[in-house]
Amino acid sequence: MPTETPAGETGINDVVSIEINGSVGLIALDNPPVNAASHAIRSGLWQAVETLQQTDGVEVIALYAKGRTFIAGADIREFGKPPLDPWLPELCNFIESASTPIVCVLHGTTLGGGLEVAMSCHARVALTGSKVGLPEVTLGILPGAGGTQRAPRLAGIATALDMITSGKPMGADEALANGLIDRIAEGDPRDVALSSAKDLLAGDLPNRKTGDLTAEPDPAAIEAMRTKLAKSQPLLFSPHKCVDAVEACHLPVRDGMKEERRLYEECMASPQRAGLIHAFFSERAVTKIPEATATAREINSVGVIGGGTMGSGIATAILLAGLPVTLTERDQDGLDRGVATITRNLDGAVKRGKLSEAGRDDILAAKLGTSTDLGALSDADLVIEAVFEDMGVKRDIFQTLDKVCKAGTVLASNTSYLDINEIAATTSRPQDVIGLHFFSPAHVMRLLEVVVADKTGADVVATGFALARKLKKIAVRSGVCDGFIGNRIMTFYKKAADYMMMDGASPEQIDTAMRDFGFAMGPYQVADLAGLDISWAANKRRAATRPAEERYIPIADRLCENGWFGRKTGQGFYIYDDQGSRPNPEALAIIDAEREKAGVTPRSFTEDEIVSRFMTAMISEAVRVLEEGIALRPIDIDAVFLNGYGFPRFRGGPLHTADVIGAGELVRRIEEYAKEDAYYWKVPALLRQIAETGGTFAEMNAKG
Ligand code: T1G
Repeated sequence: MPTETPAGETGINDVVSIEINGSVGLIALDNPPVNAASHAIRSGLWQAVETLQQTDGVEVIALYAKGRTFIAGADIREFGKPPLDPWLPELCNFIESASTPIVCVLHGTTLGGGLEVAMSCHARVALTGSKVGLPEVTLGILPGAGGTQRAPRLAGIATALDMITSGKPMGADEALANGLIDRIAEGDPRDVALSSAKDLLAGDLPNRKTGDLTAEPDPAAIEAMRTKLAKSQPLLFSPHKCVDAVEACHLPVRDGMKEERRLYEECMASPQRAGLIHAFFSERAVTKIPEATATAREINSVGVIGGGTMGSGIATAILLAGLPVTLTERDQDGLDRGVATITRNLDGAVKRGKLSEAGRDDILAAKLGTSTDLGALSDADLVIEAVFEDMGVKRDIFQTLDKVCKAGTVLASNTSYLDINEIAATTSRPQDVIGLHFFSPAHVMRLLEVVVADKTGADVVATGFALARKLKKIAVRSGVCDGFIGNRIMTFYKKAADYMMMDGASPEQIDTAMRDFGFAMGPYQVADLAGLDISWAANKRRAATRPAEERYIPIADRLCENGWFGRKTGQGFYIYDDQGSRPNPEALAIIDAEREKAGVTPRSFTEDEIVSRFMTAMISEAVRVLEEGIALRPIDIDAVFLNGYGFPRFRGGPLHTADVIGAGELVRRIEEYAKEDAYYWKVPALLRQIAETGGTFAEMNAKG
């Protein structure tokens, strides 16, 4: 039975309450943080509608939500658990068939099951600035509560196809124009709910069952979407099922709902759904760090040292987030180059619709300062050093910063592998020193590795994470080691690829196999893009300390000795010209020559073996990074690879993939490969322990 709550509301349960106001029955949802359609919301909403439609004098019902948004979707945390009645589709059908008309007020981001609930109401009013969408496809599923049947009936098949297969939200204006909503209003959700209810009674708002509408057939739109998805999403499962579900809207609505449910269950059973939901949660899990309770320092001005690709990219990212930046370089030429790169980056943001022309002009006129003197950074709240990777140069810079910067300035290095502890030790304030490792292009890539040195203050770590949030990046906490999390693991698995290249697989075969696995690019395409000279420099740096037992493959060095650095020189493992890119025959000749020199008789590799070796190498080093405490949890390593290395999102990341393969199988593979090279292929103790106990990395994540 309802429980009494203040202000005239009667609590149906902890998250749903009702209120009688004249002939209007109000239903309020209050399930922070995003009013997810949890079991309590579903059962409470069902009971609220039932109660109000049986209440004498109530002629119309108005549904709204408290907090920052109307229902933002089904409760993803319930996925994978036995579903509890009432299911969302049944609730939507119950709302649609209610004997009392229901108007729904949308605010914030009404997504997924939230929009499906709204579409089952008899009228919809959205607050100004609110958004609606059906993002289920981004989670590997499809709208499973009638969305694929009701959206076409309200907005037409073409619009429904676009919004359901892209998962992209739309603004209230667009939703009004295409018929998803009936009105846009200003004000507080409860006030708008009251006024809309009265307007519905007065006939000023439509009162119709969406299921009674028919969607105009549009076979051309269906065909066009199938053709588009065959090209753009050949590997993903659910987008194609979305089209099948929308196509069923020509059936009577109950039959269409049955077809939608069948297709939804197929998607829920797909491993891609598990991977995509893991990816969704990974971006939130990584914010749970030991320093999360520390108070971040306020950052109102930033200095960036170095106007090269990284420095300019970092400066662009910070400028786009609305913070002023002072860029420093050794001389005016360097500054001019840096400003030119930043201008080009901002022009790109204008072209992509991320920035207005006026916004760009304002940034260049008022937000970007330059200087050739580090003293100009004396008052900066944060300074990010992004000069070339030489410890001597970095030490000099940090010693100067230690002298010129005010107390409390956060001193960060963007180094991609050098020791932050060593950098911190050159200052009198190691607690203020941190690594902020951006990924190129820094104003586009979402990943930011926040590298915590031994003496880095908790508030400085919290500041790194707060900066990431402001830049809309995904911050992952890393300990200090050569390459931190991502580059260290990449350096290791790249050797596995090189060994296969030396033993008989061509770069193109390896790249193709990894693209078929789902990577946007294979390892040799990535190497050519990044610049072979970068890894060449790293290889030369490591040569002095490279263990004798390590099998070293000098093929990329040979290419660099010819001046072939990849895309930037038009030639690397591939040739790049106005006809596009293609394998470089001279590279293949060098590979043959190096095989002969090493006495290697090339053998063939299947695509499966290439993927197996590549992924097993990646996972084995990821487990070592985990057991050394460089990464906090498996899910942190997954977030690094999903957001910084083009790892296929539907596979959830390296250690989510490890759970799919199974620790026992991984141990078996490593032991098999170790027969060829016991130095490279070693079973990490943690992996063996998981295999022996039948554990999973998911269990490690759950423990936090
Ligand atoms: N279920 C459970 N928890 C959710 C959630 C959801 N749907 N959405 C967000 N959260 C949690 C999130 O984990 C975080 O928790 C907190 O809310 C704030 O989120 C039948 C089956 C709504 C745009 O895909 O896109 O409906 O870490 O940090 O940046 O057809 O959350 O603080 O503990 O992201 O302001 C479809 C997913 C589900 C929307 C807000 N809906 N959510 O972004 O906050 S499937 C979605 C979002 C479905 C039906 C199908 C965003 C947001 P914690 P946040 P934000």
